[in-house]
Amino acid sequence: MANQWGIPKEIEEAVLKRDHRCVYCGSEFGLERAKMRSWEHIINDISIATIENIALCCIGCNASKGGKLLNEWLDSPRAKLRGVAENTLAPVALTARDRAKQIPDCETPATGSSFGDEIKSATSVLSSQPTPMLHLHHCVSARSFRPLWMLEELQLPYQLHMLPFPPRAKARWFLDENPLGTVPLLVQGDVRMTESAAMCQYLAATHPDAGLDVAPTHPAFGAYLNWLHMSDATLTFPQTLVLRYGRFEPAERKQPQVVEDYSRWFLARLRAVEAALTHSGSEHLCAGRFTAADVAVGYALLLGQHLGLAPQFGPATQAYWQRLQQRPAYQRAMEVQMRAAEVQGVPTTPAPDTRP
Ligand SMILES: N[C@@H](CCC(=O)N[C@@H](CS)C(=O)NCC(=O)O)C(=O)O
Repeated sequence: MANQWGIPKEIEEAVLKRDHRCVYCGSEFGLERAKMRSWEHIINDISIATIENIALCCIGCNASKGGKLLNEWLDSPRAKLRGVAENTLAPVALTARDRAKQIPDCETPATGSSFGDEIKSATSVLSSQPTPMLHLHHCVSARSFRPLWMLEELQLPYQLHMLPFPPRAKARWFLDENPLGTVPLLVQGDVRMTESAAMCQYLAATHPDAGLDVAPTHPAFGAYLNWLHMSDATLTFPQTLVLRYGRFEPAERKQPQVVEDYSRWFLARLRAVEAALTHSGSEHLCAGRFTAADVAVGYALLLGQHLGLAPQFGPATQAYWQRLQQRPAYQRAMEVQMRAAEVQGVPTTPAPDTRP
């Protein structure tokens, strides 16, 4: 059983016993906000939930260190301003500093040291290079809503490029950007992605401190990946046939039998969600907390609602869907896409409600 930061119970208990003062500045915890105790990943990687990497520090030090590497922060004026120095570090922080020092170049970890490997993987994610801006190409309430919702959950800066639906026909220039003609397209520097569920995983994994990711070391990692993949391959796939042959095709090509069969197919596959929620008694699909998998599967429920299938969701799924819609980030994503569509002169009709 892990806490909300993915820290296993036994590690949490051991750290609570070990750290009675801030592991960085050495001050006693207090009631004043800056002095309150907070959970800290010494290497800012939520997937490293080891006794060497989890510690308690005061909120003041936590905020000052932010996303910085430990050594980078310790050498910075911000740490000095707080009076943090080698002689104020608790042994766990000193060990982490010493180990990082043994690795002059982040690309060459100490051989045979699993901690060194962890440092390497964490530092390669948290390079000190400026992070390129995220650009999301999106149609109102299309699958690109998945990464949009994630961006709002993570409260990241991004630029939203609205497109009329379908872009393949109504914004042909977009084919130069994405030869598939589909949304989403997510661009960040050299990274270009066209799969919505993979984007959810990418954004969660590159911002591990937000707790929307599930680490490979976590017992729920397999379930997490399964939900992410299922969200599109198993749940959205039959929905697209319902959309195409019930809505998007001209009258002479509509196929009511396909609509009926694949609506039933979708509802049958959705039983996996109903069963998981019912049996686990959890409010979320996996890991006992809200993750990127809930965003990915949540979009299939939004699409199901557009298809008029929500009344046929099972009771646990209905309640889950209500909860997801209450999330401030979900609501912000809804508002943002409408406002952006208006400002950028793109129809506000949700893509699934488009007619020929
Ligand atoms: N598997 C992809 C599918 C992307 C996709 O087909 N997007 C639809 C919108 S939901 C699209 O752009 N359709 C326009 C078209 O096919 O021309 C994903 O999950 O992102």
